[in-house]
Amino acid sequence: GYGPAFSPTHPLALAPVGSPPHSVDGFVAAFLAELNTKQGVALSHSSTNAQYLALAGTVRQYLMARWLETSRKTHEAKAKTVGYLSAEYLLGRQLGNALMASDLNEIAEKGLAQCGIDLTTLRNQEVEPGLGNGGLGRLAACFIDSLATMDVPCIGYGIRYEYGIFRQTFVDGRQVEQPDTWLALGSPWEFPHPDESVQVNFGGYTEKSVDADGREKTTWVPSWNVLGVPYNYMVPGYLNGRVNPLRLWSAQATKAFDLSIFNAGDYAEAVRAQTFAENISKVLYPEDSTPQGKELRLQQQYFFVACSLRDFLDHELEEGFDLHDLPSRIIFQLNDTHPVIAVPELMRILMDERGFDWEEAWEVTHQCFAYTCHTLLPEALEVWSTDLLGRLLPRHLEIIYGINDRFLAEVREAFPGDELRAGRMSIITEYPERGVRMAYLATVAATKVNGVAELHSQLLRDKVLPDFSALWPERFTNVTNGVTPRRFLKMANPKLSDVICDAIGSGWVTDLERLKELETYALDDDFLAAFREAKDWNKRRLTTLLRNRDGIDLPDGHLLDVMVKRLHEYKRQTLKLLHVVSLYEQVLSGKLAPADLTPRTVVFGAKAAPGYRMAKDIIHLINRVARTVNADPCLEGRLKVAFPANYNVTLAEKLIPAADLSEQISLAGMEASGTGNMKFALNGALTIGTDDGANVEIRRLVGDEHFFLFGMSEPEVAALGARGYDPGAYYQGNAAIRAAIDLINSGIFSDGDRGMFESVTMSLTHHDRFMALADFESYVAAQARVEERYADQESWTRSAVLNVARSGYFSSDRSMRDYLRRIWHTQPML
Ligand code: AZC
Repeated sequence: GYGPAFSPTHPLALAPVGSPPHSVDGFVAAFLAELNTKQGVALSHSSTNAQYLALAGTVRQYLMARWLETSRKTHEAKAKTVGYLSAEYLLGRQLGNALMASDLNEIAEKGLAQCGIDLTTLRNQEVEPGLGNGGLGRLAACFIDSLATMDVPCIGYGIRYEYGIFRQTFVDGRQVEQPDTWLALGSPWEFPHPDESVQVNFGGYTEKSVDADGREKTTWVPSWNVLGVPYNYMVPGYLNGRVNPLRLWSAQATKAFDLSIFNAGDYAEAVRAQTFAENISKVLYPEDSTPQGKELRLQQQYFFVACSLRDFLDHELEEGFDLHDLPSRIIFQLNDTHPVIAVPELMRILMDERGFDWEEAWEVTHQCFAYTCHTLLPEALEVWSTDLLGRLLPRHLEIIYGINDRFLAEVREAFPGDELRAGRMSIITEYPERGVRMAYLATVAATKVNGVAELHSQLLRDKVLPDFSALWPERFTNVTNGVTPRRFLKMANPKLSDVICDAIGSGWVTDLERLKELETYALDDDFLAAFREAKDWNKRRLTTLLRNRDGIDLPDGHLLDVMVKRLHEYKRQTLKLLHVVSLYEQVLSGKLAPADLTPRTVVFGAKAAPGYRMAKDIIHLINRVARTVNADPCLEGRLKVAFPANYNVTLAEKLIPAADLSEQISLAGMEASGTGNMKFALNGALTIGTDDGANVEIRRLVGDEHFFLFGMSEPEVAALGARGYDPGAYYQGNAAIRAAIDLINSGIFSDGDRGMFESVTMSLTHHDRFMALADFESYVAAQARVEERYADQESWTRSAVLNVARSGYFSSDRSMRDYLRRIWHTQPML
């Protein structure tokens, strides 16, 4: 069945042959051997980094035999595999997860202590692989964790960026980006396999010929190529012995350098080709949801997808496998449109290399792909100019035209005479230039198309792809996102995990719905006390971290109000900020006595895309407001704003467990799902949120009394938009809004410079594309309800417990079961 695969007595859960013994002594011996023979240092002279690398190497030894065994078992069973194609994997640190999955925490801690080493110090040595921007990349990481834990064969395919998401620093409150040199101190979790490199072609032209049987044949004559070198990462299941591969591709020049040019003395020119090729996997594009249509990005997309298809066909299938049966062995899940060029690539391989005719090739291709859309923002939908595509991938563009011709014929047959419809649905758009709409190509090709939360999937059908859902209603489905309970509860919140285990045992780690059993404990005073003690411990841990990491002091006993996510106007960090500024303004103007404020610390964490001006201005404003508010003695002990730089998975793991209040305040209809919202609820924060994305489902499950809903619903937003939204009217009509915006414009946050934040305030009062002003009053009223509830600590804690108890649905294990049933039609191996 589809049940979770947890089984501590699973034969592979025991130490397999080839692993060091599962004991402190065995561990120490393996660790010291790693340190001496791999790092080449004696314990007495070893640096923290050498110790960390040796520890990682040791843990790897434990996983190694399971990894080999998993691969053998999967090949032998000829099991159907999930090929997860994603340009991003926001993995977070590997060490803690690997220790947890192989049940080595205690052994490692004791063993290292014998060597005089503190495990926590080594954990903190790791630089997280930040190979993603935000939700989409983190979701991919949660999904591959769940598949391994559920014993489902999966290969994650992606790009080994040499530089991941930039490191954010603040200089005078402004974001300044630093390169993410995550590989600099060594990369102990990867296995490069240059022997399995794949050649990827680009450019050139196509040639038509007729073969001996009179069939037309197309040959692509490319003009340049690069090598894709695979790097394997281990994705361990939780205590079940499975270790799936994550295969990330790195670009290398086919020729290291041109010896004749080198010999002639032009060194720079001799390595030019190499530099050019290696640029492909050099850096992650830091735009979240706003593709720029850059040539290098298209190169990245085709590069990793071409490597991955080639890899699967050549290395995962037996010799002589009949590719007509390919759908019985693989389903490629397209994580948004970034990998959609895989569709014409598979068509090309089947037709041009394996002699399939169009219909045969299309039948197989259609069955092999499914597509997940992660957005509703029109500017996030990728469109590649045919000019660029034709130059880089001429054969693929031809195939795309072929797909479109046949598709439009189908549309005309289903809706005779409806030329407007055919025009609307065409994969090729003519404006603003001729381009390929990748979301349309994905929808035409895929067996299933899904959104990532119920509301999102409905809006996807009704607003983004209505013509397609009219043509193929059965193609559309929903799978609500989820998060891994291993990383985001057991590992990130060990204190709460212990409290939960003491009450209901440990089965929840792989069967999160069992948290339901906590409901009865919501009335148990001892449990509530233990729960609150865990929250306090998490706050102390965060206090220590932020003091050391950022020099930020968190006051004791504050309501911890947290908004962490990418900086985007639709997410409305400005709404949260206006609330803060409004409170401050009321104190300054004597409308509110500081003593009447609920002591509160507002924490922001957010990176802005480097080219997104408004987002960067908002970051600057948040930092300036923080500086002023935190320095004003009249708010001392009452209101504080903290904005630690460089929010990432590692910081999230400390921040989320400490939070009291989770801010999920996007304009309804804009946030596809959100996954941070799930992590907060699961860790016992209450949500203040709009009826958007997965918030809808969170509220339905935890119950209205335990969730602070505010703002317009999606239909109300649509209606207001249709009537014509005038933010100026809210500015004029609402004294609190006016006072807050005027305070910003007064220069109080900008050393008297009244123009410094004009871009932000003008945008709010004149455009306010995401209607922050329209929802302000409702938001403030909801915050008042928050404060009222927080004053009754017992009632608050009870709600927090019920949030935990009722969040089991948001496990990514459940998401995976939904994908298995509704989309992939495959099962755990067990
Ligand atoms: C994000 C969505 O914005 C977020 O709501 C969702 O939870 C997440 O995907 C996972 O599904 N989208 C992106 O990060 N990027 C794009 C291109 O949509």
